Amino acid sequence: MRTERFLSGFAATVLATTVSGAAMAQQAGELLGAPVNGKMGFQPAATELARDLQGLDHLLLWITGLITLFVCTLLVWVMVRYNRRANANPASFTHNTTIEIAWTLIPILILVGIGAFSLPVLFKQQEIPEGDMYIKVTGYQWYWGYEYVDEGFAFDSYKLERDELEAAGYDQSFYLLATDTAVVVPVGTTVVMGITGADVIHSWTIPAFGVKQDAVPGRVAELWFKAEKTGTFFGQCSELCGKDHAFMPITVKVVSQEDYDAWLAGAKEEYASLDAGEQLIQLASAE
Ligand SMILES: [Cu+2]
Repeated sequence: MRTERFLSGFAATVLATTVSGAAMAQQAGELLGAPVNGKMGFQPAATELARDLQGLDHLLLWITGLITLFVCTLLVWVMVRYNRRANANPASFTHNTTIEIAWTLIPILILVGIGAFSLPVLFKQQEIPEGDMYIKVTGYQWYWGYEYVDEGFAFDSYKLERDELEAAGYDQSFYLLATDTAVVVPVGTTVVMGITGADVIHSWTIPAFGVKQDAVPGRVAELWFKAEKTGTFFGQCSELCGKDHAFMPITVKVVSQEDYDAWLAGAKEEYASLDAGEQLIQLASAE
């Protein structure tokens, strides 16, 4: 299976250099969804899902920050005001009903409030819409396979070696992010992905899209995204899957509809070798 895929990939590469440069033409676009040295926080959101996630994260950061500040202030106040020197005769009461009701009710209200913001974000991710296109993603030890189900072709995606990066339009910082082939999707299109694993559990993610899904052998789990801007986005396998877990990155190129159509035409030719057997049969039956 793997050899077959490798051979078809090899044939595709040879074909690609001769038949079509369409796939290479999609190389451009801003390299948006990638980690930046010395930066903190999220990559800029490229989907509504990612924007929602990041908004929720910021909201939670404010809530937990304010609670931490409140608790620290109380601690300091008690240490200063009620230490043995400042308060020689401590009060001896053991109950205060008002305070007990308050410290039960207020946390409940805070948690309900957090839930009111967090559940809609979760449901939006998990309720898979009717997609404009469907891509099946399979995690292998240690690379990703993509099948454009509606178009009837598939290809594998391997990381680019250091000495292959420049030729593909990346600098060295994209080592372990850039791949030889990429998932190409049109901008503003609802893409549904079926994610599965062929051997062990992997996990497919593009942080800038706010999506991550375990690829579990024997199951197909779905995720969806609708990229709002063109560019190239990166992710990495996010479930420890063996010795080369760190070496199976993910590249997604979001392009205009025209660029996508051009890529699609090229890709159908490029990956046609997958159907070579089928074509031979058709040829034979036509004669
Ligand atoms: Cu992995």
